[in-house]
Amino acid sequence: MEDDWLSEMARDGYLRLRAGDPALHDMLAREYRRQSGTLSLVASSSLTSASSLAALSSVLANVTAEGYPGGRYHAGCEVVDEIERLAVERAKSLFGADYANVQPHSATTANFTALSSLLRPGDTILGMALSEGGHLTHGSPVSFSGQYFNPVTYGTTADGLIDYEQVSDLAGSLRPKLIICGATTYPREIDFGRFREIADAVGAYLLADISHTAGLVAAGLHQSPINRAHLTTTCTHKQLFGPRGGMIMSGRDSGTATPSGTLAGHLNRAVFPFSQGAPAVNTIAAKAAALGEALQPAFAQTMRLITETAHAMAVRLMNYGYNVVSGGTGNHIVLIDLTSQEISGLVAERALEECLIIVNKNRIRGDHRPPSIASGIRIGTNTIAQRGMSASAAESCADLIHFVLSDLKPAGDKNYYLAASTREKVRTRVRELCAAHPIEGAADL
Ligand code: DSN
Repeated sequence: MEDDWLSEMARDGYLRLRAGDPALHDMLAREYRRQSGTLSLVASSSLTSASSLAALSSVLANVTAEGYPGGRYHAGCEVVDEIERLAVERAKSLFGADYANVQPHSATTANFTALSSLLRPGDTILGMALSEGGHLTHGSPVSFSGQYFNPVTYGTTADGLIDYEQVSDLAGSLRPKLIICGATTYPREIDFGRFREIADAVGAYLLADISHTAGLVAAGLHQSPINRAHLTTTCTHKQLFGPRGGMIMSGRDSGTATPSGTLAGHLNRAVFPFSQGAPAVNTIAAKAAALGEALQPAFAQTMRLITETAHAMAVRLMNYGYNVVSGGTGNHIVLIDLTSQEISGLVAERALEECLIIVNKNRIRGDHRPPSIASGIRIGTNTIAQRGMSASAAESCADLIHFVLSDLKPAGDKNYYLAASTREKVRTRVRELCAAHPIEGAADL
């Protein structure tokens, strides 16, 4: 059967790798064991679905297919045309969009495509500051977004919520051509409707980057930007459980006139040929696989579990006395300000990793420490929910985090002492939790 042949081909690849390149094979195996045996609480991480992984490593990687279905610059695209159309239809169906482009190699390239095609160099953009929870591509000085354009940034109020008054004031006084909403470290729901009112008042495009919350949006657990923003970008690997890649979507504004036709037509040309060449067809197939799974009821259940586990963890940590930014969470993120514990984010990250708990250091509002040290940690529950952990398991994770953080003795911002007995106790408990909630579908790794 053809299916068997496909499986055999994948298996043959692993066997060849093992025989012909044992060093690399060993690295893959070690990474699988690392992931299996640790609690990944990195908010931008998740488990790529096994179907997506299969599509990624398929013969589709052999195909060159510049252009779009029905209009390629290469022959031999009959099947990949079907695959790309399927991915587009599934994206539109999942998000209720009128337009979807599944070719962007990442959300960063999707944002690059949008900004560089809709704006002129030097135009003003308004986005959330990286230090307040925004993304590099939303106007950071180290990214194209802050160097080719004139970036103005907004932040949060003292209670950790987006300062919509500030957004409105900055928009009114500086008249940006484009406003970006969406964040990498924001634990609450974003009011895309309010952003659109602000954008409309100054005649700006509104771009919503939902890379972190795409799954919650798809499941109806977060307000959708599709018919509120002019265009929406997302990556496909964080909360859609697909391959590392990006997408651009639009709803009722897809027919809006731009200097080069409708917004949808403009965006298609902006992806190819303006900013990308041939798409990664295997990645598009992997997106189709993930989007297909996201349309199933089980996906919404996982999304509910993501929010329940995040909520449980936030409450537990607050009960231990931690300063959880915004007083909790409304999505998958729990952001902890460790200032009063006098532990830097870096020390917390390292000590937790030593105990097999993986988080990332994160700056908090007004942080005096650099990003490489930071004063907080960001926790996300995508992966533990995918592994089937319940709210009570999430409370156990919070207990372990507290056990480590309350036991360690910081020695400055970079060093610390942690008793070996503490480390061993936590490691044992983490291994038990991981064994009870194995990573499914990746056993061949
Ligand atoms: N944007 C970074 C993060 O949120 O961790 C990487 O995806």
